[in-house]
This record gives sequence, C-alpha cells and structure tokens, in this order.
Amino acid sequence: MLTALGGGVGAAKFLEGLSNVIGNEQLNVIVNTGDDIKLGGLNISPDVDTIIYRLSGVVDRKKGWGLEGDTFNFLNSLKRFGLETWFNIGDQDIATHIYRTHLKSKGFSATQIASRIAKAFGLADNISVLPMTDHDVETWIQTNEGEMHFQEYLVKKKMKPEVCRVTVRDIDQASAAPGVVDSIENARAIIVCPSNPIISIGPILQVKGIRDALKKTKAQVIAISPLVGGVPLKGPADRLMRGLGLEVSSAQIARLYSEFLDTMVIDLEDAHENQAIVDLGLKTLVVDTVMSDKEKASILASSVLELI
Ligand code: FO1
Repeated sequence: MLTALGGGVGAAKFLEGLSNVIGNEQLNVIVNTGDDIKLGGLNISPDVDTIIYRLSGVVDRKKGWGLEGDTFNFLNSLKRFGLETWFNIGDQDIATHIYRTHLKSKGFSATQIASRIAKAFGLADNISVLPMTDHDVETWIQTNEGEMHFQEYLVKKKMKPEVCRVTVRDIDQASAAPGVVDSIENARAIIVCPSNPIISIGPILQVKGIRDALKKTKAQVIAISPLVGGVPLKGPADRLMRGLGLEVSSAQIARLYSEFLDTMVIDLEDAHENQAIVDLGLKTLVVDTVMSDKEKASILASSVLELI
C-alpha cells in the first residue's frame, strides 16, 4: 500500500501519473480540506473534487479543476439575485456540491461523502480519497487588505493582497479522519505530492495525529517540491512563503518537512539547492518535475517509485 498527501492541481497531476504506474497496488490519498468553502449554501471541497475528477479522467485538463466541457449557465443566472459569483462553479460540477451538501445535511461525514463521490465518478477500486479530517476547517489568509478565506484570496483577489499570516480555523478541534493514521503507519512508502507547503500540506500536518504518525512510521517518506526554478508553476506558494518570512526554495520546503522526511525530489532547474538539502541529512533526487502531460507525470512517478 502506498499513501500520498496532497491537495489541488499539482497533486492531482502527479497522482494521475502514479495511478498509471502502480498496477493494482492500493493507493490512499490524504487530501487537504482547508480549501473547503461554503458558498450560496453549498459545501464545496475543491481539493477532494479536483483529485477525484483527475483520477477518474473527467477533469478540465486546461484549467486543472472542474469538469471537462462544463458550462456556466447556472452561475450566470445567479447574478440576477446579486449573489457573489466569483467562484466559477460549472453546471455539471454543481451537482457534486449539491450531492455533498445533501449528504452532509443527512449526517454523513466528509470521508463517507468523498467515498460516494469517488464511486459515482468510477474511481478505480484500488484508490481511496481520504479527506484529512471529518471536522469542518477553513484556511484564512491575513493580508494588508484584511482577513479573507483562502479561495477569496486566490480566486476573487487573484493573489494580489500581501500575505501576513495563514490560519486554519478550527484546526485545534480536528482529529485525523478514519483510515488516515492507519494509512501512514502501514504504508510501504509515503509520498508528499508537489503541493503548496503552506496551504495544501500545511493544514494536513496540523491535524491532530498526522505529523506524529509521519514521524513514527517506518515507511520511507518522499516529498516532491512544487517549485521549478524557485517558483511554483501555478498558485501562490511563493507569495505565501515570502509573506510568512520564509525563503522561497525547495530547501526551505525540505526544512518544513525535515522532522519526518527521508528524500526530497527537486527539479533539474533547482539542482544548485541539492547540497543545502543533503546538509539537512536528507537524500535527494534531481529530475525533471514538470508534468506538462500524462506521460511526463508517469515518468516522474516511476522515478519516485524507484527510490522505494
Ligand atoms: N480556481 C480558480 O482559480 N478559479 C475558480 O473560479 C475556481 C472554481 C472552482 C470550483 C470548484 C472547484 O472544485 C475548484 C475551483 N477552483 C477554482 C480551484 C480551486 O480554487 C483551487 O484549485 C484549489 O482550492 C487550490 O488548491
């Protein structure tokens, strides 16, 4: 059994590659839920959905999120009522959010809901998508324009405000969802996907029990840096790291994970950081990490598997 930690588009791309090279081996994916947001009464869990959509072959590959060929008539109709429509929910995608909201109102947990959505999209039987926690948490960003939900910072404000602090609301009440700690304890190896270390992996590590399980596990832990040439290919990792006073580098990400990490995978363009990571007592792998298509994601996943 392999276990991966991740959230969002980078993780989903890597996991697609991984799913193509693991045969029937069980893969448990522990997914960030800090990006979750309630909008217009709907419970939306972007990272869970992005990973399910990608792994079941229905994602909009150009955007990296949402469903291929989706339309936005519903969203346009909402404008009539003066509701905020900056978060682009497609006409097919909304069915997922309605279903999640319906099950949640009936008392189903995030874990149960993710499992049902995955099944409905025909996700392979050997892959389990596990939300990091069944408790409701939300990542909020303190900026020079005030505090806002992460999605508001990312989508509505287009990452323009200056970041001062990142808080995962209610994380102190969040315990690991069923199967999460077990997946870390009993894995053959654990892969930290090329995801944002602050808002994707950071919240997962703050859930009670997860960091400790990673420190204790006998499994090798391998992380893939989301930076290429010192910058993220997508998203605000650099802005968030800088805002928190951190150096923007793969070596810094390795430092954030060093308590539990064995190997850091970095891009060829960041080869000059190799020694700094080795000096932390970690192994490294320097390869092309740019996943411009499925084949390149599979090649990266194969290189990671060869380390195990
Ligand atoms: N990302 C955007 O940049 N703009 C959007 O309007 C948007 C809508 C959206 C709707 C559903 C969904 O599941 C994801 C969506 N995303 C959108 C992606 C999401 O904001 C981010 O990819 C993740 O939260 C970052 O990890």
